[in-house]
Amino acid sequence: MRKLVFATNNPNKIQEVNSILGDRFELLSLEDIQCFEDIPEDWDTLEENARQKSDYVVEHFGLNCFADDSGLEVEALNNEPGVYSARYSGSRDMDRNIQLLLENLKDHSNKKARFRTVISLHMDGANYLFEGIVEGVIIDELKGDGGFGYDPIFIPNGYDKTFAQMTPDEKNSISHRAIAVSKLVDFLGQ
Ligand code: ITT
Repeated sequence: MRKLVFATNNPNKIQEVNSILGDRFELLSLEDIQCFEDIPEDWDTLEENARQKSDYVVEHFGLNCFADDSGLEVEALNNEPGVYSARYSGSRDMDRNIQLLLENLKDHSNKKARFRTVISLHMDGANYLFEGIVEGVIIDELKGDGGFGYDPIFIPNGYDKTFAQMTPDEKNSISHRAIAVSKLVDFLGQ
């Protein structure tokens, strides 16, 4: 079976993709290939960071690879925090990141936001990008305790609850990551 690296150590992400692709590719995590270094993410777009990660694995390990990068883009804040979502307040503390976002947004009437995932695939010498987007709005109080990151303040369009109030299956069936992954899977299945 062909080997394909998913440049993450997040077991949930690996499992999600493996359940779809497992019969066609031997999916390997960074741990599986003994890559324990911090792969640089030096750029200021999701596309460039995802590509940097997939290129890094191809260059250093000689295996085909894909990598993802995601962020929350708030329209009234010029699409911030975007690529800086994990460290918006200068730390990885999500309570602080959410509070800063709500503070910055409080005088804006436009609450539109979207989650965006970009997957970069580097396969057999060629690069491909796949994008997944979920549009929605930011609410000014936290609701729900599922999910992670900005989920408690994000309501996807067409729903009356936040990502954090959904079951994992419910969120995974509509999420930005799921949309990008399904595009990747369609491509690999060809
Ligand atoms: P890895 O790069 O190690 O996989 P990460 O935390 O950087 O983990 P992502 O690149 O997927 O994860 O996302 C960056 C940040 O964007 C993440 O830390 C969250 O704050 C936010 N984010 C991404 N997807 C999210 C989601 O589905 N729900 C809530 N917040 C999300």
